[in-house]
Amino acid sequence: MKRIVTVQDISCLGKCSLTVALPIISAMGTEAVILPTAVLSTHTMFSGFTCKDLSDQIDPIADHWAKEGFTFDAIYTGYLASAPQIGQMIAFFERFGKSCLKVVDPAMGDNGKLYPAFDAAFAKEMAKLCAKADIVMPNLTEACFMLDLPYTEEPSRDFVYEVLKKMTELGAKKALLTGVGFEDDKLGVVGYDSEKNEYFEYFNQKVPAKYHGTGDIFSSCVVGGLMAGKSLEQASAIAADFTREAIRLTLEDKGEHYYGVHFEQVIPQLVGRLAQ
Ligand code: PXL
Repeated sequence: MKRIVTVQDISCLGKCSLTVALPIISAMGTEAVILPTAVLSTHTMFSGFTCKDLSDQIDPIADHWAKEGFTFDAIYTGYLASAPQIGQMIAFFERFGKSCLKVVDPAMGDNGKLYPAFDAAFAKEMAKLCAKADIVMPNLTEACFMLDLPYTEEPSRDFVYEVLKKMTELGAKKALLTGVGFEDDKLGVVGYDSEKNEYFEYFNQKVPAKYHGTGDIFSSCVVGGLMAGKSLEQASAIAADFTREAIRLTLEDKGEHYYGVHFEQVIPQLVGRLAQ
């Protein structure tokens, strides 16, 4: 069985980060080891959230794992709680990532803004972690902050291609830009493989709603798909369909905006699709 380690926070309530990565990756047939970056009462879109930064646990946990000789098929990082954790992750990559896939979702913003805990300097640091990854999966907001490019709600295909190319010029071999579309009623993902110099894209009919945690659901599903032997292009399509279906189901349930999406109900479908 494949084993990955995912490095993100635990938001106790408000489905995102580890509370979605763990069930999704497990359901997709891969062991998901976790390295929590922080424990929060909720994700940071609720006001008054508590946050216990776990930076001081990261190195002792890694030391123990190294002593035991544990290895991983992939390292997948998501929401990091503070800038020093970025340096800790670069060291973690050097220690455990020499011969495994390194995937970075630089979870730090959306809709043209960074999340409350972050600033432009954090985004610049995050670009250094992206440089060490094999695959990076930012949304347009995150990519623009890392690359110092102006964010736009309606990017052209040329701009998306430029952003993807620049993301790989930081150092990653492949980049996926999530949550983009070139037509009003379509939403999906555009990818770039710098070794082949090839772009690919996958779009769905847009569901007219935005929910929290959908980026984490998408990324977890991509990682699960890759570990199940799918190509990045196939895994992106599976993840896009899964995320869209979870959003669609949530839309039927009014007033659920901040609580995350009903991804649980789509897991049987996801497992069936993987077997195809
Ligand atoms: O879904 C990204 C995410 C993860 N973790 C925490 C967050 C957010 C987005 O706001 O607040 C704590």
